[in-house]
Amino acid sequence: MSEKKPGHYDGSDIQVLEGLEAVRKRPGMYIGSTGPRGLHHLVYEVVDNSVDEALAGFCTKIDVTIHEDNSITVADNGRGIPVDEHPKEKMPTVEVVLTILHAGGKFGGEGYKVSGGLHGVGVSCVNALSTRMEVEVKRDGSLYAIAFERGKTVEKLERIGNANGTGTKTTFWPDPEIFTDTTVYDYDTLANRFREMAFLNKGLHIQLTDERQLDDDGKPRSEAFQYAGGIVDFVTYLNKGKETLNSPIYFEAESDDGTVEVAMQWSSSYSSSGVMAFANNINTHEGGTHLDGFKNALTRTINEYARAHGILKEKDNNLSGDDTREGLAAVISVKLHDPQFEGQTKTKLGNTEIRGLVQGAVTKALSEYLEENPAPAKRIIGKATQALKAREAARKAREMTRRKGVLDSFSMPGKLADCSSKDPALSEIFIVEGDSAGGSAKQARDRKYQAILPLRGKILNVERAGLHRALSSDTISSLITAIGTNIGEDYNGDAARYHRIIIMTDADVDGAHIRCLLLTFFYRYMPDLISRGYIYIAQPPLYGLKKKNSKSGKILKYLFNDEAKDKLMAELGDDADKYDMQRYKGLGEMDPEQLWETTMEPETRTLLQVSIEDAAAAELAVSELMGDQVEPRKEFIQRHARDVRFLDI
Ligand code: 0RA
Repeated sequence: MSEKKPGHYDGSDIQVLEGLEAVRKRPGMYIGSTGPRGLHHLVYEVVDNSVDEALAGFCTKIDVTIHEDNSITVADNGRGIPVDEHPKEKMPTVEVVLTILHAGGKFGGEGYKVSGGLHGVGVSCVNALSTRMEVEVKRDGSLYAIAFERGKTVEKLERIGNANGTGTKTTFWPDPEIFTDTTVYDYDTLANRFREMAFLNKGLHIQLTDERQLDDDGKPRSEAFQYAGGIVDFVTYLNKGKETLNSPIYFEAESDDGTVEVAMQWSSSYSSSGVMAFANNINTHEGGTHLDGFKNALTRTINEYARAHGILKEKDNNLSGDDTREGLAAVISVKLHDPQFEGQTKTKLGNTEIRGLVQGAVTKALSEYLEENPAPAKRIIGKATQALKAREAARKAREMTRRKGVLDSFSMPGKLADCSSKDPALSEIFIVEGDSAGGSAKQARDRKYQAILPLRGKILNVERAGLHRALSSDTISSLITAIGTNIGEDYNGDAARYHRIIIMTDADVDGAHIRCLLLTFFYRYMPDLISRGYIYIAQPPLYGLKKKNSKSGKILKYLFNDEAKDKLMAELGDDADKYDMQRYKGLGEMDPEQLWETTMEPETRTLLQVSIEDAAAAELAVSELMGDQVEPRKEFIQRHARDVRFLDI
């Protein structure tokens, strides 16, 4: 920005003004979306600044509070944003930070900013997208306050009192003009992110408080995230409820290019999606150079060890990368000066220099570990060789079924009522629980674009069964055939026959269970379909309101959750006696017409799009629910009967 002369308007003023206007005009460009994801991003952006202050060694605790009106306060005990006059902008530095685009990044001095947020846009964007923002700074014994509305200063910085200690407190109200879908914060989404942050930054203390959720004594729900063990605690968390094969392996390395930290632990589970990679605290869902380096080193080191110790004989095939990663929970966290984020969702690390650093560190540390710890080494290699055998058996089974024509796209399963359109982008398939609901759905559907696949009874638990048995199950193979992508090495996402795959189950515990089993299946064998945003959950109504003794039985209003029902009952007050509230336990209780208008009709229905935003939480949920240990399962179903994690529609 050019030097500014007091009292004169020049180009830089206009640029500054345009800055925050531009954020309001095209919010998606700055925060990715104006749906729930973008809404939550505002909080991360503010918290990231406090985390930077913590990483610089000046802040030990960050408090995040969700208020009743869905405003958010983030308070830290750092040095406090400077309040003195900014030499170039001739206004308090705190005002510069909050009103000038990208100004945030210029502070913080030497070293590199390691959090920065996914888009790294700075708090001024949050300010621009909030109806109001209030900032308080404690510094030098004084308490200062400043306030903004939609990015414009409305209360100049003022000293409002004395203060003990130092720190920054920011409160903002997300603008409903921008976040038109919703301005309601989801506790679990924030909790998962802060848990991840606390794992990745050993010792960092983040306290999350939700004033919307009060207990019987009127105390708000509150949770602390702090892990003395850092990413070692992270893998322990990922493996919760599983039978583990080794104690977590941990190592770190550093070069001019950056630092790398790795923690890894195998379990007896069949999952192969427990490897999480982060760059500057950002979850790189799409992988990248750090993950490539890790995988290369892991595959090579394990094969070398297995050959050197005669576990793999000369005639044996090498263990594949997937074999070595089966049952592995690992966290790779790199920190680098200038991260290049690529890919569709900008979550793929592109820096080539980091590949070698990670590969070298993993090769050295892992081979040392295996040599020095022969007992766990034996279990780890045993697990991988078992995976190799299962993979070869599964391939044979697949070839057999292929020969039988089951996985052949010309022979669709008999139960499938396909749609007539052959354009996947326009086509959708409803996976429906039970033959009777399947029958209603077949009558109700728009047969041009909507296909129905009824599933009889429970589907196989793929988490426990493994690939081989999963493939020999009828339900699973009809699902794979209908979707058309195949699985495993033969998976091809572009062959999907429908771009909306909609799970439609009853609104009871069994329905929730079936939905979880299906999600587990997609998560394990077609995770790419989740990333593509093809997997959805239908929202059938929970209640129907009709007039008492009504002859026609006409439903006056459908209600999709308990809150809506309670609200309506409260509104009806004394009149409630004149109505009957019917609770739908199953899809089968609705006639085809009702099913169509409430749940299937594209114009009026609500679909929840399934996303693996928080792979750690998904992994945990799936194994808590489906894993070896039976007890957590019942409890989980009860807790989560209606809330699997969903994101932007
Ligand atoms: C730059 C310099 C200094 C503090 C901060 C930034 C700072 C920013 C934020 C944002 C949220 N919490 C924060 N805490 C601190 C201080 C420089 C000094 O005191 O010398």
